[in-house]
Amino acid sequence: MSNSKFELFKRYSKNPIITISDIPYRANSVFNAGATKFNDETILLMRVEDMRGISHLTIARSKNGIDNWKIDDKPTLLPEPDKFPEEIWGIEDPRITYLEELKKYAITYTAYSNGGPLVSLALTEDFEKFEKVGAILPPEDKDAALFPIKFENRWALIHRPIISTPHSAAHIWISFSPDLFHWGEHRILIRAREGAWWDANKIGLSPPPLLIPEGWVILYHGVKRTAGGAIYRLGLALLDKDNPIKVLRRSAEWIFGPRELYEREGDVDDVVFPCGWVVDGDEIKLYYGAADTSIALATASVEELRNYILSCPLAEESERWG
Ligand code: BMA
Repeated sequence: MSNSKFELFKRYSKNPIITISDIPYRANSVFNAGATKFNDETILLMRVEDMRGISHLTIARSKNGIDNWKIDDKPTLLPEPDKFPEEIWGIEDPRITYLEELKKYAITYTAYSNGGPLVSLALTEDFEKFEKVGAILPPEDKDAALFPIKFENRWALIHRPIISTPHSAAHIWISFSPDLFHWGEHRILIRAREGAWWDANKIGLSPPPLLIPEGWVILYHGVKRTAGGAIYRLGLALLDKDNPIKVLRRSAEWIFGPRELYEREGDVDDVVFPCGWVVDGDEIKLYYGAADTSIALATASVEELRNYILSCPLAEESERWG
């Protein structure tokens, strides 16, 4: 719990903005949505969990990005295990990045294979037709998003492998590719902290990186395991603009966490899980899954976010505290 007047991201007063009762067909829950502007509308690519427990993706469109959502009357992107066996247990948690060079939107999502979750990629020009590229990283790996531009002629991807040994933690990694399909130069980007920290042992990227004059803002989730279950909260980091393997700043504190009832109680309690944000002038609209049950909205000022991250400890210092 935290005092709301110090929060960078302010909750929309009519949250949650989309619940299962808005979905025009039978399903269990709607949450973790990728977001982007397309033409003059905000598009949410929402994770919908069906009554078997398997997720697919469905589009919602709105002129103001707040209300009057028009939701597809059937799933937009379904798992296709016949063509893509790694999608057998569903597709989840999409992040959308516009790749100017290709004039295409890249959607990185989690395919839930029977060997564990992995990172898959689909491309679209219009959010009507989708070209599934397939699995780009093996399991276990998730929470992936592309940068919108190349660095020294390589695409860059942030992602979160899980290394399941008793002594290792789940850190955020970065990898590079000449063609979006073959990935290498893998390295740890942001380490999970240790001990009692809010982001100890397991962290992951939330929405795609956001460019400000000083570099790339990374909003990431940290998972604290407690006797009452896990708590998903959000913190910030700043990466070098030209060389994103360099972490410049990192928030010591979390900046957003479960507080309202719709975030605290649901299919999975105490979860805020954004997969997308949309910037309009100085306003950021952050779309987040609340308790794996509904979609909520919070807004922030780019300028305030920028001032905040620039006042955060230099990355080396904050790593030393870990
Ligand atoms: C993570 C992801 C998210 C989910 C969260 C809380 O590991 O699977 O899709 O929202 O757990 O259950």
